Amino acid sequence: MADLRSAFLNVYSQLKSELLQDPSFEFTDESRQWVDRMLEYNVPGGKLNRGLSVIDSYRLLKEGKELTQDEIFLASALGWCIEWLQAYFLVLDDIMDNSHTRRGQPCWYRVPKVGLIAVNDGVLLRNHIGRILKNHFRGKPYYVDLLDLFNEVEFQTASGQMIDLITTLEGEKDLSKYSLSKHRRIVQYKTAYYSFYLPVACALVMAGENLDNHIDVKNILVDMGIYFQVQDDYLDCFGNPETIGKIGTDIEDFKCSWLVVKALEICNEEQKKVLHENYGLPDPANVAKVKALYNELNLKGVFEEYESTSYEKLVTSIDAHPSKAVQAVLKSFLAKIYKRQK
Ligand code: GPP
Ligand code: MG
Ligand code: MG
Ligand code: MG
Repeated sequence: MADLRSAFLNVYSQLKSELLQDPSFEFTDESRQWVDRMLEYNVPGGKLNRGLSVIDSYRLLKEGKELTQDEIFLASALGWCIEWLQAYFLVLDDIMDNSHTRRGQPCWYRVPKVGLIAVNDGVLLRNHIGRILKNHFRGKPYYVDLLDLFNEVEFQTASGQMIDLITTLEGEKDLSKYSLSKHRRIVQYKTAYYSFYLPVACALVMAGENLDNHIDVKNILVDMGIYFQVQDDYLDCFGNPETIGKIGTDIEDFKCSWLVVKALEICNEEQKKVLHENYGLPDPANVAKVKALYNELNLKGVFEEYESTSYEKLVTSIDAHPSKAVQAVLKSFLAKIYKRQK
């Protein structure tokens, strides 16, 4: 496992140096150093689950056939494209969510002298994906399919992010518009496609498969992604910031989080009043009242119940899939996130 990770990180170094030598741009030392530092800060420091999953999935789809060096490199490069996509989303998401820390360090836009240059860095990160694909996949028969896949998934994510953001608009702070179906819609788009469907879809495309024939796989991965974002919402409030590497802001930001939706579902009138009066305010005293209410409502227990039910449901749908190889891909994914603490 440590080997896989370090081989994967070697591919990162190669991709980075190619980008720093991009013949379409005349780098100065200063600009090259900026990009180098920006990439080091934002791209390789996460759990790398999404990226590594492309290689895992591809291997499982090949059903035990030894992968060639070339196949390992290409699957890794696609994995890194997803990590680049993730870096791009996170750099911008942290600005939009007014977040403080990410992966155990200040958010990129909070680094001195970075500020809103981070917006352009996000755009650059996004453009690097196209450069990597062009450098390594242009001659492949599935090149257009890859481009189309990344475009579609980015569109879905930005659309989900839009709903996430416009529900919190100042002046329209109205908890009564929050429901489980609204939550589902937000997280399906903002998280599930890029985090779960995309890695497997990349592996399928590389294995020569037509994605139109894998709608059932997509549906299961979307459900898994929804479960993953419910965990993210839970950890935002109940996780240990040291472990998750970020400090939660969902309560302050008036987010349509799974926790607030559940709280609204089970609270009495008096408790609802507490929520209405304290949710979405920046003062730590208001946040503390919301957290106290979550504890009173035993949302930890409600979440644990949700976690095991979702797990059972996912296993059942995976077991119903006709292909053992696909089942193995999906199960390895699920095992990585079940009861995660970070
Ligand atoms: C996660 O939401 C969603 C994203 C990172 C997608 C962002 C999409 C863009 C187009 C910028 P989150 O805010 O709950 O994540 P976190 O808790 O990690 O901040
Ligand atoms: Mg965020
Ligand atoms: Mg967000
Ligand atoms: Mg979150």
